[in-house]
Amino acid sequence: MTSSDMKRLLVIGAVGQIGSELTMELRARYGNDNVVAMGRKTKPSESLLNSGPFEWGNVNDPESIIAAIEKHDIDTVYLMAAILSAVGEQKPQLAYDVNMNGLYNMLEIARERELTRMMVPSSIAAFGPETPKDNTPQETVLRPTTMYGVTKVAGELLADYYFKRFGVDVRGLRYPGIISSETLPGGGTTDYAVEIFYEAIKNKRYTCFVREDTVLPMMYMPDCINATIQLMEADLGKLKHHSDFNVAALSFSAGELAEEIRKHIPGFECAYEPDFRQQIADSWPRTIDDSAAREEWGWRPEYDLPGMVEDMIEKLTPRLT
Ligand code: VAH
Repeated sequence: MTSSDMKRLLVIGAVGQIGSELTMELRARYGNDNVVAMGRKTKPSESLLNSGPFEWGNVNDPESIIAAIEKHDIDTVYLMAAILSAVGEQKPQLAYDVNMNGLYNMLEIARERELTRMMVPSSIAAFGPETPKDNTPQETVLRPTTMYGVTKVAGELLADYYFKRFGVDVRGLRYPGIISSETLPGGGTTDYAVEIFYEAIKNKRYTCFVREDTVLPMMYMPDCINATIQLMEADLGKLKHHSDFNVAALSFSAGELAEEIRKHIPGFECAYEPDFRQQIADSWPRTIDDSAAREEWGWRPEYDLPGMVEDMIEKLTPRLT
């Protein structure tokens, strides 16, 4: 099947950090009425509601997904709903239920209804303390120490099983921390890299919950959206990997981010008071080898640290001052 077989799309988790901007971009590319947004309980934005179809539903209620698929004649699903790393450590059973049982429900629906394609996000959280921290390879040790990471490794394996055993065309990316200006992230360890902009613009000071020298792989939202859609539109025949592509764009320390922000907001003060999320961050890599994504579907990031910081500050300042 080619990308032209993706005609009627459903974004589950469309009110979340990635889902909200992904839905708007998919509507711009595929037509507003061809992209159905699905939320579980958070009130969607006016722009999301007014730009195309919206349904309530959730991955732990398969009937709600099936109803939306039948009502809108869906052939492609982006499964963006997840409990992230920090909330996942506070509520591990909820993280397992949403990330694993929800994924299983969605894979079974894709199998039974022979959907064209399905996107299932993975994360650098699939890596653990034994994983090489620099230029982390595509094939490497996956022994995460968070429930979120466990669900991401298991999710990659389950999705690849459904591809090999049942021919479900399911694809996924190991997202790094995503930085965005439109929707606040929900409960991740990399959330500091978004919060810091709001506090710097509003108060010229921020207390960061990881150490100044903590380096993590990150990506600006426009690159995240492009990578997601580019992978889904890639020629299946060229893919050697399916649900677990490493993708990289930026890696920087909390201190380097604060320093770059200070170039735009002189006098910005950043304090560092690590909390439980430091241990999660310390279990993840610093930089990622994404050569497989570059070779198999032409991945190329566009934003570097100065470009991302400038764009974030340009977008957020008018709203916060
Ligand atoms: C988190 N933003 O912090 C997510 C992401 C790589 C991190 O998966 O949990």
